[in-house]
Amino acid sequence: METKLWREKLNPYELAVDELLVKFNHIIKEHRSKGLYSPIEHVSGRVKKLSSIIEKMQKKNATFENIDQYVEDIAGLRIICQFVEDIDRVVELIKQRTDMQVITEKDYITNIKESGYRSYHMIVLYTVQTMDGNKNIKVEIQIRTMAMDFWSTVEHSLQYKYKKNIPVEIKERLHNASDAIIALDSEMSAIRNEIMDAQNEFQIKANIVAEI
Ligand code: 0O2
Repeated sequence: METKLWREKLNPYELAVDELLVKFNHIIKEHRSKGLYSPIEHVSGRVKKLSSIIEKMQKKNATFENIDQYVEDIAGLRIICQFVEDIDRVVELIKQRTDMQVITEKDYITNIKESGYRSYHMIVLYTVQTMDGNKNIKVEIQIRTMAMDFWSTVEHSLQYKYKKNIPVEIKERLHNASDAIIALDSEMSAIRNEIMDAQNEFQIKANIVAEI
């Protein structure tokens, strides 16, 4: 398949990721400028690497033409929260938006994956306007806490290192680490209000200094 065709195919996905990053970053900014706690700590996004797209396309027996149907994470956003409770707030916030439509949800926080992976996944449809008209783009949004993200990043690197065959003893340690993350998230939740108050105060002071 010609690189030019792939580039054309992936352009609207890039636009979707860029636009959504602006929008979610604006949500953070709006909260902070009002001196309010933001349920989103930070957000990142990417268009999947072409080699990974092709790999997944082959795994799912998809074709260049119907790839959008089978590979749902070509465009991906990752929303990181400080506390588990913030994840529900972000999910609600996404559901209430009129510029994206939720098509599927996977709750790997209640239903932890066999690997120990925890995260909340949503596939949303988002419309971008291109020279060839409007295009509905599927975007995978992964929502998780900073602690879950730490675990996931480390486990992902190990999967890469061991080509998805992580040795049993390391798998066991990852399970222990996953349990420790659950305990950490739960301890942090218990002191959430204290932390939120401290951060609001800090933000208000920072806003005053910025205004002077
Ligand atoms: P990458 O390299 O992160 O993009 P799918 O294959 O996506 O159509 P599936 O397997 O049902 O269908 O999707 P799922 O389980 O929702 O997983 C999608 C993505 O979640 C993965 O994308 C990972 O990013 C992440 N994920 C799922 N399970 C794990 C896990 O055990 N460990 C880690 N670290 N991440 C996980 P990719 O394309 O597999 O990988």
